[in-house]
Parts: sequence; C-alpha cells; structure tokens
Amino acid sequence: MSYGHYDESTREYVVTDPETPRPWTNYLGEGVYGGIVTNTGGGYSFHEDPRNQRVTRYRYNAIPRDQPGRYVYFRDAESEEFWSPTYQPVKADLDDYECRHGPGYTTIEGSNDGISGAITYFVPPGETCEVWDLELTNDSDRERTIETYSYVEFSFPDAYMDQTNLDWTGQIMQADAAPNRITMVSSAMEIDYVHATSGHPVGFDTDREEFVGIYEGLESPEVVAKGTPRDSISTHGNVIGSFTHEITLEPGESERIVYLTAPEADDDVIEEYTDPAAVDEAFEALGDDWDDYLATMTVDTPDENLNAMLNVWNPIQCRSTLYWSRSASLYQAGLGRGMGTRDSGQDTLSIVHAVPDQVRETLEMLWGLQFEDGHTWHQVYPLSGEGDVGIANEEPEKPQWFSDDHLWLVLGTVQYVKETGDTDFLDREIDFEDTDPAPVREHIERALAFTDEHRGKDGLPRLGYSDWNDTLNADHGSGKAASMMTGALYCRALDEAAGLFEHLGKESTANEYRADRDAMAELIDDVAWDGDYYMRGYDDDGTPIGASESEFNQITLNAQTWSILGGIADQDRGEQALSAAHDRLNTEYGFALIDPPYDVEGTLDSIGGTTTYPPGAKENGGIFCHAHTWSIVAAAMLGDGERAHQYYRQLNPLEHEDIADQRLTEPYVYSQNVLGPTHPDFGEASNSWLTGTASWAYVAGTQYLIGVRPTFDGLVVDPTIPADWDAFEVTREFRGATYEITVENPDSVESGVAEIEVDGEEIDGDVVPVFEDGDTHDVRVVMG
Ligand code: IFM
Repeated sequence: MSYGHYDESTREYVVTDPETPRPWTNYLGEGVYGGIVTNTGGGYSFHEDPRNQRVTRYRYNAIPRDQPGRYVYFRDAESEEFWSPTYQPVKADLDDYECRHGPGYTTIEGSNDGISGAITYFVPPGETCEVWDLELTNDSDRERTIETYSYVEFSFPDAYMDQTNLDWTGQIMQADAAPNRITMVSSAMEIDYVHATSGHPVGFDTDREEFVGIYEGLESPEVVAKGTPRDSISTHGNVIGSFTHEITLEPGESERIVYLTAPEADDDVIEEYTDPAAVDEAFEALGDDWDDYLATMTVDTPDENLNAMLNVWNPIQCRSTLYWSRSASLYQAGLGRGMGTRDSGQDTLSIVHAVPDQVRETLEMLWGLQFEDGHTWHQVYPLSGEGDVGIANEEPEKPQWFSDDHLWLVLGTVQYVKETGDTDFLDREIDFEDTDPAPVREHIERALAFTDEHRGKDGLPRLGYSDWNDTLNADHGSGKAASMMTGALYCRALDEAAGLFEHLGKESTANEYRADRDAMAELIDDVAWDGDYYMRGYDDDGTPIGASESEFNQITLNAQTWSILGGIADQDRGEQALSAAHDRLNTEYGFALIDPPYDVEGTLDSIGGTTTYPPGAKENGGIFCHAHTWSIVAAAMLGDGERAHQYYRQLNPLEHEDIADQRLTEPYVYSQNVLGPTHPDFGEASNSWLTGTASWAYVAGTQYLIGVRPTFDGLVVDPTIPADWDAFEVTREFRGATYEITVENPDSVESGVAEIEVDGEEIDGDVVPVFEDGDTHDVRVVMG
C-alpha cells in the first residue's frame, strides 16, 4: 500500500492519505529556529537548542504520536460543523487532502463541503520565527462564512522542566494579549514567546483549558464547537495562542491569513511576517536558498530513485542531521541528548561541498570538546557549550570515554580541507576542555595519540565505554576489552592524517602516521582474521566477540565492512569478508548487524546494552541502516558495482514505498534501523530523519557509486556502478567552479577509468584539477 509519491517536478514528497502508518515528518528552518511538522500539522518547534529553548510543546509517547501541532480549525457559521484542513486534530473526513513536504517547507491542503484550506509552514531565511500561511477558498456556489481558530501550545523554554516541574512552570507562565498578538511571559524570567496574525481577528484565547475544556481534547475544543472565542487571558497553567477570524467569501473567492510564532516578540519581525507580500518574498527567498544548496551536486543516472535521493531528499536529510545531530525528532525527544561528537563528526562528511562554513563551525565546536589526552566529550548542549559523557553516565564504574569519538573528527577535518583547500583552518587555535588552546593540527595529533596509547588485548585499541556501537559495553576495566572496528577506523584516520600532513609538507609526521597505520593494519589482519572473516573484538576477559567460536554474535557486519574501509583487508580477504557478511547477514531489507543475535535470559553483563534488546532489534541483530551504508562503500572499494548498487537499493527508502504498511517510516528519508529477520516484525523501520545513515548513504552514493571525491589537489572521478549503466551525468561544484561531468561506459564495466578529458583535453592521471575561476568546465570520463 502506498500513501503518496515523489513529485520530481517540484521535488516534493506528496502524501495523499492523511492516515500514514506513522506521522510522516519534515523539518523547518536552517538550524537556528527549527521545527518538525508532520503530514497532519503536528510537531513542535525550538530555538537553537531543543532542550533548553523549546518554543512549542510536544506530548511524548502520546496518542496520536505527533500532537500538539500548528493547527487552524475551520467552522462553518451556518452549519456549525467544524474540521481541520490538516485532517488532525479534528479528524473529520475531508473531500480532498494532500500534504506536500518540500525543502524547508510543508503545505497541507484539505477541503470539506466546498471550502478548501491550504497552509504552508516555513521559517523565513535568516529569521527566528515560523510562518503559517493560510489560504482559504470558497469552491462552492454560494456565499459562505467560515470562522477560523488558530492553535499553538507554548512550552516552558527548558523542555525537561516543562514535563517534570509542573508545580513551578504552571505558575510562572502567563499570557498577555494585544490586537493581533498574544505573548507568553513570565515575571521571573525573560520570556516573550509570541503568536501573531494578520487581518482582523474577532476574538482570541490564551488559556488552554478555557479553549479546549477540561474534559475535551484537541479534536473537539469547546471554543470551536460552540463558535465563541472567550478572549481568555491565562494567568497560570498552560498558555496557548489562538486567534479567531470570521471570513465571508463569495463563490470562487479566496482570502489569506498569516500567522507567526516566535520565541521573541520583535515588533519589526511581527510586522513584516504578518504581511502576506513579505511572506511571499520570504518564501521565494527560501526556495532560492534551497535551489542553491541542492544545485551544488546533482546526478542523472539510469536509477531514478537514486537520482531522487541524491539530488533532493538525502541532502535535505543531511542538512537536518548537521543542524540537529540526534537531538529532536519524533523519536528523539530533544530532552536528554545534545549534539553527539561521534554523530555530528560523521554528519560533517557528507555535505561539506554545499555548506563548508557550517561544517567548519561544527568542527570547531566539536574539537572544543577535546581533552588534553586526546579523547573528547561524547556530547554537547549547543547553547551552553556544556559537554557530557552521555550514556556512559549510566555506568560510572565503566570507562567514561569512547574509543571512536575523537577519530571521526579527524576524518571530518581532513574531508573539510580536501573540499575547501582551507589549510588555514589547521592553524586555528581551539580550546581544550582542560588545557590551553592549540591549533587544529595539534588536536588531530592528540586524537591519534589517544588511540595509540590506549590498547586492549593483542594491541587492538581498547574499547572504552563503547566504540561506534553504543551498546557494546564490554570494557569493565581489566584493560583487555578491545575493538577491531576502532582499530580499522584508526587506520583510516591515520591514512587521512598522513595525506594531510604530506600536503602540508610535513613529511616526517606523514611517514610516522603511515608506519603506524601499516602496523595497526597488519596487527588487525593477523589477530582479527578468523579464517573466513574478521572478528569484532574482545570482552573484558579477553574472550573474542563476533567470532566463529562465539555462541551468539558469530559474525558482525562492521568488522567485515571496516576491514575494507580501513584498508586492512587485501582484495582477496576483502572479498571473502564481504561475501561472508553477504551470506550470513544480508536480507531483502539490508544487512543485519550481527548473527545470531543474543538470545539470553536477562542481559549479558560481559557485552552490555546490545543484550537488552530482543533478538532482531537495533544493535542485537537488527538491520542497522547506518552500518548498512558501509557495505555499499566496501563493495565499491572492492570494485563490485553490482553489489554496491544492490546494497544501495536495499536501503533506498523510495524502493520501499509499496510496503509502507510494513515499513511505517517515511519513504523519502532514511531510518536508523529496521527490525531484523529474527524479529516478529521483520521489516519495520524506526528512528527516521536524525541518523548517521543520512550522511553515510550520501557519502556512499556520491563518493563511491558515483565516485566523485575531493582530494587536496582536485576532484577524483572513479565510479563503481552496475555494468548495465551505459552513461550518466553529474554536476558538481568544487572550489569555486562548476564541473559538468559525463561518464561513458562503452565496455559495460563496473569500475575503472580509461580516460578523462577536461574541456576537451585529455589529462594525465585521474585527478580533475582545481580551477577556482567561477566558470563551468566539461569533464568527460570514459570507463574501461
Ligand atoms: O553509533 C551510534 C550512534 O552514535 C547513536 N545511535 C546508535 C549508533 C550505534 O550504536
């Protein structure tokens, strides 16, 4: 069953049935003021920090799952019937319904008995407010009078307090109302949240209980049912913003009402964005901004679903993850997690060509979380800059550091320099948590040194609280627990750092890092090779994890993929390892993370969090989509275009449109996980939007399948594709020039480049040069 379709002409995902299997969401804003909006108008907003500056409220774990939201009720003055053009919250049948999720905006249109309402929600570029632009149309053949009632429910800024300390927050928040403007204020704190509107409201409400009624719900608020706004002023309790307009329309006539919600009552902003002309201008500016962003790389291949993802929805999702890390979605409540060092470090890898400044700022923030010894805080609250060990807090007796966090920052930083050529960034002085500031290059050196100096059994990197797998908590302090995956990540980071230092003319450091890389790669290849594939590491007793001798978890995906990504396996072992993973772990929906999953009574203390999940869920044998992306990269690195493409398609959400009832999550963005083959709900996905899957799926698609990768000296074009792709095109912006790339595949190969012409001239080697001239350059690549 499908609930909508992708519209290539508008780049929108069009939802045609309001009762999607889960609320299907979109993100508003450009990382400062942000919001989540669902296909029925649900969702919530925040300013800079979803935990500490929440603007509108969300009811966690409620039914329906997305309420409250940004609603406008319609009521026919004659029939006294009321409904929501967004379907929710009234849930009255609509004659027509359509939700169009586009880049940075959502439009929901619903009509009932000849009256249609279309609401477009967006955040004007550069502003700290959200606009709801409502157009009401009389499609019937008689004059109609419609009353409209907006509804927004404010949150106390500290979203955790808002849920837990009602005794306090419920007394200190009060409302004020002036014509066209409702504010939530507090005499104790500087709070000035506002809901404003255009036109001539005939009434308002600011008190939730007055508006809704104590024994009613949002589906049938008393004020709307009776058709009489109460002009209520909330002196305590729950503050809402609601304006009532009364609109009389002749047949065929339309009228617009604009609403604004913001965390501060700035007169100029309110005046500007309650003026429909200014709203039109802002919406156009938003479109231009997204056009520019999405134009930085486009592809035209024989796979239309891949095109749609790489050109539109995957970079949209990557922008949201770079803005909000894993903090606020319908799955992550925005209460307990700030930005993750590991998570945001990986988010910087994908769209650095499109938003280099933002990537640099993110890296600066993340390097500022590093300690003198080289490890970093695990997470940070962006507003306060306060770092934290995150989930390690729950088990203070275990190491309070993670073996991988700092290494992702090395990859992100080198990728930033390759993309931009900005080597000055390496000289930028950034604070440590516990010692004097030092240039970024020294932060890199300390990160690598930390891993070098913290070893477990056999000299593999010590595990710490966990590695990439948050739920592998096997390090209890004996010094034996170790991670092959961190070892492979370390190899990749050393290799990247060696290239960087060579580029800077620091040959001896580069050579040292190459030697360290070779030593670690040899060591892993020696101690972690299990006969047919690589094992995953050791627990605190030195017992192998993810090895053929194990009772559970005899093989793990990450050990196989990272043996290739880390440059450890040679071609033979790489093929063997990936084939073993394919045979043991691959399913129609992608790779399970481990097999067999742990199936134990209680939990296994020697492994930790993984064993708290039932078999087939999340890290315990679920299809971990983030980890699956590395199978695409690994297959491409082995030159296996058929497999790389097969694995890409297995993950692509648009390929799952027709099984939406099984899948549940949005078919236009990646989810974090899918329940695995041993789970009764095999195929059901969860945690869409804010996941490392987004960044790595984009890296896998653009840099490995399509094969366009930045280097210090230019762009490499090195595709790995299915043999039956006979040609494809790419447009890529790189260091101030546009590259129009045509790839031809006359011999139906899967990888290999025979010839490259740039502006009609054949070049030596495979690196297309840097031009920095603002011009467009034609690149012709012939595979063979
Ligand atoms: O790598 C982690 C990520 O940081 C948070 N979600 C789960 C992943 C795997 O454990």
